[in-house]
Amino acid sequence: MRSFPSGFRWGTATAAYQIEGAAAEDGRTPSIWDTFSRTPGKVRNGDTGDIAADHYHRMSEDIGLMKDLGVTDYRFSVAWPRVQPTGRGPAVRKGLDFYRRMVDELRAAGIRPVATLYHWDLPQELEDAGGWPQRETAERFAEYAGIVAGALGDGVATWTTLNEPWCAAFLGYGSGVHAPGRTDPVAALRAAHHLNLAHGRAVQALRAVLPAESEVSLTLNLHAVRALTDTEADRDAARRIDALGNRVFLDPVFHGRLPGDLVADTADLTDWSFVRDGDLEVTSAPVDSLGINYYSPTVVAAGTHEGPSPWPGAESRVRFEPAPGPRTAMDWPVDEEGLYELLTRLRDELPDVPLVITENGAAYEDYADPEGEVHDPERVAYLDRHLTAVHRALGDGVDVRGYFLWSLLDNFEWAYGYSKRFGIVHVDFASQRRTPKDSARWYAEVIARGGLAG
Ligand code: PNW
Repeated sequence: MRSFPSGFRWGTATAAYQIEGAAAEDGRTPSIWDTFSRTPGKVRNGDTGDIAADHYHRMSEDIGLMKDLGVTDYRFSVAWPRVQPTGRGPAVRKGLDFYRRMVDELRAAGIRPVATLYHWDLPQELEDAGGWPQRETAERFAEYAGIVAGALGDGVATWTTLNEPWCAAFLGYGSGVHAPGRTDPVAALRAAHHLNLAHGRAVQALRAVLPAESEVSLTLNLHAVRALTDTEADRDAARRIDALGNRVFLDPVFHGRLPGDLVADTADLTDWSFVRDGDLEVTSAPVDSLGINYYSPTVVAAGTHEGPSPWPGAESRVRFEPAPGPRTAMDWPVDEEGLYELLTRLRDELPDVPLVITENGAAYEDYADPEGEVHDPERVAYLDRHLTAVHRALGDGVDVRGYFLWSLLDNFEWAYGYSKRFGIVHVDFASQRRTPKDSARWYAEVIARGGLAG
């Protein structure tokens, strides 16, 4: 038996656009993901989040599933266009009421609500006004954060400002594989800064209304970057990707500075004059913890890669190498060592910041047997390996406070639509029937014993 500390938080995670559906109900307006998914050719099979897992109508049933799992925490996101349809001005009562009911039902089930304010669903009107490359969007986000905190502040335990700003900035405005689908490297860099600014301004807005014991955080998808070889050229490629994937957020948020090497690497593209005096004091408003989403490592070498790229300025410098080993259905390598590397790096770099794994999990095909039981042995193996790495990191002095499994339900997997299943609960998208998989039973046992068997 490998025990985790008492008080360790065991959770599951979801995001609004990926599960809620009800895209035009109770005053909700389109977000950039509605627009993007309805644009032919952007999402596999033309899938949209119009219905998704119909969670908007099945929220109580889904909380029941989590009660059966025995989770201590649930990480969900609030859909901005449900609360503030134009991205400005007064809130829609019915939109806020949905989350109020959710928070109350979670509390009644003994589950701590962990709310993410932005999991990529920018109100379309704000994109039409310029989106994240536009500074004003950061102000709009702070206003929205204050509204939601005012309505839910007494019930939500942990607040996460942003989920994975790297994806929002660089996949949304750089490679264009995520909404809004723009392919402009300078817009992507501007978006990254304005997301940092939005985070900092939201932290200020949250602290102004929340009870003192509330936890305020942000979630980054940090890249476990490895150089293919120890040559200086390969190590320099890794440094570039570390700057563009990790330090572009870590430095402004935790150190109040821009990474100097990133500014130099991108000097041909921009002079960074969109960063104004005082901004880096705002971006570094203190947070209580850092959320990390981890799926697989990134291996790089000196070389080139084709654009449009999510790595502005690195196209002629860096090539991405497939990491060895088994793969998930996303074709992402299974490599828990990357998680261990990230955790120990953060222990050394941010010794005073508690860490929470806010996403980890894998997409695989499920196998239903004649009795209708759903088997997912590869997912169980993936989770066991990654929790083993977390356990090892805890033993090596890393301050990890919790683990949120991605995801509770099969859902809309962004550009892959419904073709990839990350859930520990199977969803039949025709009937909306939920069936817990073997991995759900396995996770319930881990939580009940407070650790891994053997
Ligand atoms: C994260 N990449 O997305 C998100 O937070 C989830 O909403 C998502 O479902 C999950 O991971 C699985 O994909 C990512 O291309 C999407 O590097 C793409 C990337 C990383 C994370």
